[in-house]
Amino acid sequence: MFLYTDDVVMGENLAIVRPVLVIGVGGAGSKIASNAYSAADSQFIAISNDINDKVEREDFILIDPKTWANPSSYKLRYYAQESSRKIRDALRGFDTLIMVANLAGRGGSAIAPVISKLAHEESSKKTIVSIVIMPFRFEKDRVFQAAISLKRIRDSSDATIVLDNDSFIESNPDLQLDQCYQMTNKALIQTIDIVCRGEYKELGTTFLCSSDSNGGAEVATADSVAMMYHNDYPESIKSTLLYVMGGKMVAVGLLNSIANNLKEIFTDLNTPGISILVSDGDKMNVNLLTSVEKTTRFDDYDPLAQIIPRENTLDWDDLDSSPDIELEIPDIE
Ligand SMILES: Nc1nc2c(ncn2[C@@H]2O[C@H](COP(=O)(O)OP(=O)(O)OP(=O)(O)O)[C@@H](O)[C@H]2O)c(=O)[nH]1
Ligand SMILES: [Mg+2]
Repeated sequence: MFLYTDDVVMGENLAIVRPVLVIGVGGAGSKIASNAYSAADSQFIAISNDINDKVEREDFILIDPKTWANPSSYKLRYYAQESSRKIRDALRGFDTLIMVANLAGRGGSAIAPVISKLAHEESSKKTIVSIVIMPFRFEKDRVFQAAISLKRIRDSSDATIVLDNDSFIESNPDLQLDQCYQMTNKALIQTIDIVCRGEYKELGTTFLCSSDSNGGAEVATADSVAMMYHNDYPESIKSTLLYVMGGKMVAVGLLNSIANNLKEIFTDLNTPGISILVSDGDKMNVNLLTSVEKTTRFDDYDPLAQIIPRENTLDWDDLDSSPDIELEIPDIE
């Protein structure tokens, strides 16, 4: 149910057409997707380089790194490309694909761009929604790979929803790691659900902020807005959807004043669209989805991209990977 929606939002909407396949990539992606898909009335598959990510049932593609115990992201991507036929077969017959991956993981950052590219190449009629988790700032070795993967995924997806682990910790510094995962995973599962139900309509890139503050809907909304500001891209916001879970327990007058407050905050920024979506649920939490127009701070993670424009980047169309090439070196002695 929509409580409030601005009619100013115009333009093309994201098309969600059934049947829908929810794809979990890597460890965290598989876990989140497997928890979301049944409620979302869709099918599920997990794709990972780790057999332990298989979730009880048969729908699993193993990207086997053969004899490698510690394959690099590039090596894993090569093996993912080797499995292209299997992946294409699994995607066939679905009109909408919702892919969930943690780009902080080696598996996620290596495999997810291969899947979105294969899906995009197969048919321009397929709708591809990618939902990705970005690394904590302290995961320094993962930040670069994650940023490059995000860029590639955005190129081949109709909509990309980004949850930044870092902005969660930044706005909740006392949060323990498992509490952070619990919160973010809940927000992601709820987001997959609203995408599947066709209630999420934005094309392009969106940021997901969330809060389950005990202070009620108003404080939780304020927390989410603060988290959004941590991402430092308020000027480029196109539209905003506030999803209030368990919102039927919240007074209508309060929801109304939240809508007005949001409108006031974002009117200053010349933002055209604000919507509030309310749903049933035992516990209250809010998810704030803000669609952004311009590049994001993740582009700063790849400093060369600031200097060299996309059109001058050699071989951008081919994903970087590290193939196994066996050279026969003759014995010249
Ligand atoms: N938000 C969230 N982040 C998680 C969760 N589990 C792990 N992470 C983060 O994701 C990273 C690892 O992601 P995984 O999905 O396990 O990695 P992978 O894709 O399986 O790749 P490997 O690195 O090869 O295991 C860690 O650095 C954590 O930052 C989770 O449940 N929720
Ligand atoms: Mg893993």
